[in-house]
Amino acid sequence: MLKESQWIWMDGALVPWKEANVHVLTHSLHYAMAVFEGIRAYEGPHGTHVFRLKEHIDRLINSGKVMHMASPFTASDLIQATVETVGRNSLSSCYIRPIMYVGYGDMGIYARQNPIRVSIAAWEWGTYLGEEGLSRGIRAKVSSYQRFGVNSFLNRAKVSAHYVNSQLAKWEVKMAGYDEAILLDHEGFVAEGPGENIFIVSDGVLRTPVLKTVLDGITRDAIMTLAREEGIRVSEEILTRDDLYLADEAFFTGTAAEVTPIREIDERMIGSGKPGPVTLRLQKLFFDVVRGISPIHPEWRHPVIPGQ
Ligand code: PPE
Repeated sequence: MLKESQWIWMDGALVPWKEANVHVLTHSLHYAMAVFEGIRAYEGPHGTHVFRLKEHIDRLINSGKVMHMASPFTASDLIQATVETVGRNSLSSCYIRPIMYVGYGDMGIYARQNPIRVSIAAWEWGTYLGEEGLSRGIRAKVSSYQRFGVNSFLNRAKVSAHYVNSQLAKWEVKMAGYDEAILLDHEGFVAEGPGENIFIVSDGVLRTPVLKTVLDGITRDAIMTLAREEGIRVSEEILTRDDLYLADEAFFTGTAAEVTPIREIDERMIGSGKPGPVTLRLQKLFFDVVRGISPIHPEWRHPVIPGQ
């Protein structure tokens, strides 16, 4: 069960957690046309900061735009609302879930007059793939479900409907005893995890699939930026399944998953079967940056004062 906090921001005001409800005929509940974000705030020596808040809110509004959902709130309204939600709940480290959805009104798939509603919740959420997963790496399996192609969905957007595909893949591999799935695209090339981008390291180069069917992850971008600044060569490529098997290192990135090493894929040990040196270096740097232990990229940290 998730750990409840006190307040949820709904359509412009904070309401008590237990009263943040919607009608069962809420349009998005039936047709999965909703766009959302996953954001984290971290506590560090200089207080609590939300990681790349503006980029997440901009992606939410852009996801809405391509889905014919005009945000009733501006980016700056939503940035302020996020800060208020974290602050008023007195949260220091937490996960933040904004969602924009089609509200109650008409039914049927062409309900153009229904209100567009927005809410923002925040709660304490630990590691996505386990503490041990973060430190020792996880076991991944390529799913038999494909990542949908660009003429089926709009892959740049973070849409609730996309996560039906993610859940099918995740359930399949979890029930087979693995920790996480890897989805290939309709051509058989590597796409991403059900809720993460994927990276490999081979010949000292950090490689990740091109932005075709994968989400333009904000953690993906942060890791590529940090790696380049560290002097590591970064390459966005078309990757095959055997590129994964032959990699020296592999890891997932995502807001929820953070930087999670992958130690095994489809029963092939990756490198030595332990998180590799590039992965560990980037993982440490990532955590130092999000917590403000490292002073670099202050523009990625939006301050919050818990209690306010
Ligand atoms: N790909 C997918 C499909 C995805 O869902 C995420 C985030 C990413 C890549 C990484 O994106 P970013 O967070 O901007 O680095 N997945 C969110 C939801 C996970 C969930 O189970 O819910 C998240 O990490 O918050």
